[in-house]
Amino acid sequence: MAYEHILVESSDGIGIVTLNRPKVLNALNRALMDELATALETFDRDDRIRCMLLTGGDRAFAAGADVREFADASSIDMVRSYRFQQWERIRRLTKPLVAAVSGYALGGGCELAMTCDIIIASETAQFGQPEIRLGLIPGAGGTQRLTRAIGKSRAMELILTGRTITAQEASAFGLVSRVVPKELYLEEAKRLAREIAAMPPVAVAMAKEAVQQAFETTLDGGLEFERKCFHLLFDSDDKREGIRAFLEKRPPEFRGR
Ligand code: CO8
Repeated sequence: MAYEHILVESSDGIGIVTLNRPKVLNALNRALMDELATALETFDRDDRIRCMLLTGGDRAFAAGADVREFADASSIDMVRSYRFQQWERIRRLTKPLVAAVSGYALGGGCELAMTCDIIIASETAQFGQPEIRLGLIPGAGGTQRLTRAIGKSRAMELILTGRTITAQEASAFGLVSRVVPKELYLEEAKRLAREIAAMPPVAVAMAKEAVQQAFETTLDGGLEFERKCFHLLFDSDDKREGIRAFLEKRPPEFRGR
């Protein structure tokens, strides 16, 4: 499928999407978000793809929603545009999605990175929710995901002032899992995606779902969910192969069954 605002490629079991509106720092307009959701869903359904990677450019992962689309929009226009359906589609993906972030990840860009499962940051990355300076607030999960990721006091400070944080701060706050030199961030994210892609796919999907439950439910409910997934995996070929290969001291061959 031909896309206008993103680049799509795949190799070694990884599906890679690159946001590609460099002139506007990858501002997330509706058309881009629609293409992004479609491309990721296509990878999600493709048995050859076992992990996905989302990146932008060196200067910007994404500088936020495209504010030009907001300039004259009314509340009703926004409700009628159903733009959050695209974000829901990304949230519902079953395969892991790694974000490789360099430069600006602001507003919707920060929210998009947080919608991914793991964030690898270049040392040049900057994260923030500057919507308050536009008379808005985060709209694609920033008040919820940032608060869960870095805690109430820090999230309040960032969301109420619009202050941007460096990759190092984001790492110290627990927002990103790793900060990497700028020449290496994409390679490191690909290495991680390949490592995940080599794991048994059914267990990977269940592990992702179970970790997500930690943000959705009580400890009791989450433990119950984890246990059900754990029990279910005992009927997978990959579990049989994984344990047999371990005992036979050979590398496993996972088939996703
Ligand atoms: N939307 C549209 N265009 C943008 C955006 C944006 N968010 N960010 C940058 N651009 C454009 C600029 O207008 C400029 O275009 P042009 O060359 O035609 O004037 C070009 O990108 C380069 O930008 P700058 O010249 O400003 O570059 P600087 O290096 O001077 O500054 C900054 C970089 C600091 C990133 C600056 O561009 C900036 O502050 N951008 C806006 C950041 C922002 O406020 N983001 C939040 C937007 S609101 C939001 O994300 C709400 C999310 C809600 C959920 C999503 C619902 C769909």
